[in-house]
Amino acid sequence: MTVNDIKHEGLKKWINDFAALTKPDSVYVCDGSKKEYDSLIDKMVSSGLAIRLNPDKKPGSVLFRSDPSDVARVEKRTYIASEKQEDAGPTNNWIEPHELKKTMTELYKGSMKGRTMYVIPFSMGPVGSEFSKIGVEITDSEYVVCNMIIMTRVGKKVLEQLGTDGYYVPCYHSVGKPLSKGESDNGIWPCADMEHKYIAHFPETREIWSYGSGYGGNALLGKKCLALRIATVLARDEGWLAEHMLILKLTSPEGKVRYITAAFPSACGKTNLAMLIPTIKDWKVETLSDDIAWLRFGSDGRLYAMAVETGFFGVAPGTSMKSNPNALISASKNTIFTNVGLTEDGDVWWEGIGYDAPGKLIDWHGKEWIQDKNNKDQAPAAHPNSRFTAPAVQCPTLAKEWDDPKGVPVSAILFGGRRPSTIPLVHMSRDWTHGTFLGSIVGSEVTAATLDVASGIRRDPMAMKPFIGYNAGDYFKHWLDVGKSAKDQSLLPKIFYVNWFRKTDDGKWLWPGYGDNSRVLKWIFECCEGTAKTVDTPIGIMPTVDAIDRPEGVTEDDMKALLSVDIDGWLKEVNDIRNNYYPQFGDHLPKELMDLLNNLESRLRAAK
Ligand code: GTP
Ligand code: SPV
Ligand code: MN
Repeated sequence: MTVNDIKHEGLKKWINDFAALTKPDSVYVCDGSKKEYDSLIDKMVSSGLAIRLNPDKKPGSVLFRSDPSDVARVEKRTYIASEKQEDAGPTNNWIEPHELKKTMTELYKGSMKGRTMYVIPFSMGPVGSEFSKIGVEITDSEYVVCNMIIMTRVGKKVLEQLGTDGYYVPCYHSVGKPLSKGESDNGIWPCADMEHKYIAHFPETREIWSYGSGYGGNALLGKKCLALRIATVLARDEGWLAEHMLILKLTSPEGKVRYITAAFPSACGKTNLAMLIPTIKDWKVETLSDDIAWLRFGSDGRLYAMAVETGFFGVAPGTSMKSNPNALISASKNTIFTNVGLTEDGDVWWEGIGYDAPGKLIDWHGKEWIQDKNNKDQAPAAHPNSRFTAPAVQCPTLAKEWDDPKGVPVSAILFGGRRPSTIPLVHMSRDWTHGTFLGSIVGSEVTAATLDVASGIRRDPMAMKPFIGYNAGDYFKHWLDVGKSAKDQSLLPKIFYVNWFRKTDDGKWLWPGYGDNSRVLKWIFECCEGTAKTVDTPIGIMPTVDAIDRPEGVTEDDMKALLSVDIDGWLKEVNDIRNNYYPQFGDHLPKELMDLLNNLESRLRAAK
């Protein structure tokens, strides 16, 4: 389609103005069709940007390699440019919006020369649902268009929904133009250069401007930029929640259904939990979303979660037929692989795929790579944050209600992260306010999903630290307000804190995780039914040691370690929260959370 096919004058002008600035060779409006997707893939294969995989092994699939420095989100170059810095809060980078727009406008000038400008009308959530949000992304990257077609609803139906004057979130994206770097004649591409990337959000005007990265959350602007950072601002103003959460459907052997959402930081197990195959008999897990959920109250007073994406942008390494067969099957065809290894017969390979590399590979740098199992320090063939982009409809466990525009009523919300010690396998909050407190203090070991954050444990409240589009203290208050606004407190989901990542002193996993996490889901289900075996502790409500069926290889002592309260460890935790974490929020920290911290400390001291 061309710009002239668009009936929305405001949108047309917005596109034409940006084309005048960025000077592309041509402008193309995406219709979201299979034909369009195939022709863009063909274009990238011919230009050498993509490699077609063996159609017998991975039909309809391609491999991409990004610039070696452009392999994950870059939090240091991600900005919440609100008018006042205080409104961005202590967890976000901030630049005054007019200044940032001036800088970025200079960068966008002529940045699409020699390339096509694509216009992607997309909907987060089913087209036409009163809860969905429409965005229009302009990009000069075919990779972005193809990924957006898998991950969101793109094209004609979205334009029809917009009509002649409908509202959309405007999103600019350009991989950029080469920068003159003094001694460098040819210049350096911004994708290969940290200093000239900007992932910018303007919360007051609800705009997204991205420049200089072609990767995932930096470039597929429907995902983290719109569905989380801008959506958190909309959600605050409209009384709902936009969260970094999977949504799953749990069915008991008796056929009773409970919907559960879970927020874990990037690369901490959402895709795996959403697609889990239970190791306990006759329990069933089905998938609705593996990354993002929008939650709001239904007219019956229950909190409903809606899946907003149509695909999975999943972590490849560690995904095997043993750990997550449903993810592998989802990505067995019509999939875009990014930064994984390539086998001689045109298939993909990554660390933890479940079998040795079949001969010589080409690694994610495009270099020959031969597996050396004696060398523990061998650089991996696949980047640790390499990914597959797969259509949700290919997931064998996709729940039939995954695209229900009303969403599904939530019984339990889980928070969690990677914590080798202190945090038990599972505990339940006493109520919504206490659950908000638990969400606010979640910490996790840093993973490869972000490029520029020092390793170690960092607080990642509600798994949203990099994704809250305003002051995080106000976001905590919004969580508390959502709880208070419930028509009936007894209908609110129960909130849990889980940790699949406890380690033994010699660095082994104490809990086998993956399918065995179903044992924890069963206890959570029983808590919702009021039939669980529980014990009240200083940190919250926990399972008795015999309440959770033990997986093979887990001893009773292991179970005690997983389910006891480490008083000294928690006192250290309290100390860190009080002295290093909560103070940054200043007056924005809700008093209820400080009261709960004080209460936790006195209960821990009393139990010592
Ligand atoms: P994003 O897409 O970045 O938001 O990540 P995610 O939260 O969906 O994480 P994902 O499920 O892709 O898991 C990331 C890594 O954690 C993979 O290497 C998994 O193998 C590993 N992992 C997931 N679940 C478990 C578990 O229960 N135990 C252990 N030990 N590892 C797990
Ligand atoms: C994450 O980092 O949480 C992801 C991948 O899901 S990205 O799309 O890059 O944000
Ligand atoms: Mn994520």
